[in-house]
Amino acid sequence: MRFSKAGALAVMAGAMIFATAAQAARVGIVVYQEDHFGGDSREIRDDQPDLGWIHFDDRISSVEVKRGVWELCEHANYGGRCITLDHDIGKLDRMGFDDRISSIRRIR
Ligand SMILES: [Ca+2]
Repeated sequence: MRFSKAGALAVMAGAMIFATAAQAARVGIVVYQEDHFGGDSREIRDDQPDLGWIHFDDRISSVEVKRGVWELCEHANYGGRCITLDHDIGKLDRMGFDDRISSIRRIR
């Protein structure tokens, strides 16, 4: 089978759209700087032993859990107090974790 140039480009474009969609689907948790999912945010796909690397240390005030179960801890490398979340939290302050989270990992 032979592809025209346009056909090959269309296949490549399709593959890129698919890859982007697959990447979006892999987002596990979205962290927000403000209460109720406001302000600056980061989409987290993998374990983050030190949120300083993505400039989000001690800045999280709300979280949206897209998939999985996540552990959020007060200190880097999953130290200090931790909370386990499988659902959205609009105000981490209620749990005493406002602007305290320094590491995040997926546990399920
Ligand atoms: Ca901290």
